[in-house]
Amino acid sequence: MMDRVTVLTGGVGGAKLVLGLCHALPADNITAIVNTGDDFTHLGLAVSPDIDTLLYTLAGKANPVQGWGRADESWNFMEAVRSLGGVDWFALGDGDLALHVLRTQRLRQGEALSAIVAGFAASWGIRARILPMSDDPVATRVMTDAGEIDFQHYFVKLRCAPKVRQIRFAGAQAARGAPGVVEALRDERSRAIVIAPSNPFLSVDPILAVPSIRQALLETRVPVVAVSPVVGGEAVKGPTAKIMREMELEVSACTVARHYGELLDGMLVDARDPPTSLDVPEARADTLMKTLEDRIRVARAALELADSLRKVR
Ligand code: FO1
Repeated sequence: MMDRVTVLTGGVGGAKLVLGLCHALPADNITAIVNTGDDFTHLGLAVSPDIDTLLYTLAGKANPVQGWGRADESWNFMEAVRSLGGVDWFALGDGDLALHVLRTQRLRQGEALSAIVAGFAASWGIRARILPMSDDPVATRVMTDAGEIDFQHYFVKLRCAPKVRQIRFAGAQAARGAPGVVEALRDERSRAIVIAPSNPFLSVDPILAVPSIRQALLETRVPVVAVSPVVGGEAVKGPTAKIMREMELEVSACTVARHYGELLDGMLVDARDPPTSLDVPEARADTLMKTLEDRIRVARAALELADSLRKVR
């Protein structure tokens, strides 16, 4: 077994864990498979928020307060857009704009998203592999009591207010894993596959909706462990708990483990949580990630859980 680890991630919480893994192990050993269901075209530009959040986080450029976008950002572009009556509910910082402009240009030239992202990561000296879940278009669509809306309208424009009935991933059925994705999941030399504490319904499910990815996870002999995104009956960040309540699900690690079902081998549960009776082996740790040390601690706890499962497999 080699110290290779593959992590499924989306959003801010997922990026924190990937950073922890990149410090717990040599970063070259980490492959991140990133949600692209949040992607959309805005002001004519191709925006890939979860890819960009991870690029910023691993390059040390992330805005520590907002979670998304860059640190030390300026907003001249948005001020000019507003002065011209342009759409301004989705804020594109001046530095952030470079990613969207260059990605749009290279996509138009026919380059695959995965190749573009690898180029950005190399430019910023990021040694972990960052793979979009697919180079094919997948769009998260949120069915609410106000009708069906696209992800960014739900998440940003409407601030997650509408009641969620169901979530679907347009294009997922026809989407193929990006180059290297299925191979990484099937690589039996790997130490672990980790599902980051991202929103299971909005950030992880789009990844699992890509048929070849779900199939690889069901068939892989590599231990698959998830870090619970729920701490003490609440979500650490974002609408996870709200969506669970709207879907009449108990807000607990148990619900998340059951949601991942048969592809899950174990779950890292927060030490604060009440006693649980998960269907899979669990380990306990302080899973709140405020500092870099926290991120490394949670990464190590997830790997130790995977190691313990390997022995019994
Ligand atoms: N989230 C917001 O709540 N407001 C924004 O104006 C906003 C702009 C934005 C620009 C680029 C980018 O990569 C992410 C951005 N996000 C913004 C976050 C985005 O909604 C992501 O989808 C979330 O991080 C969830 O993954």
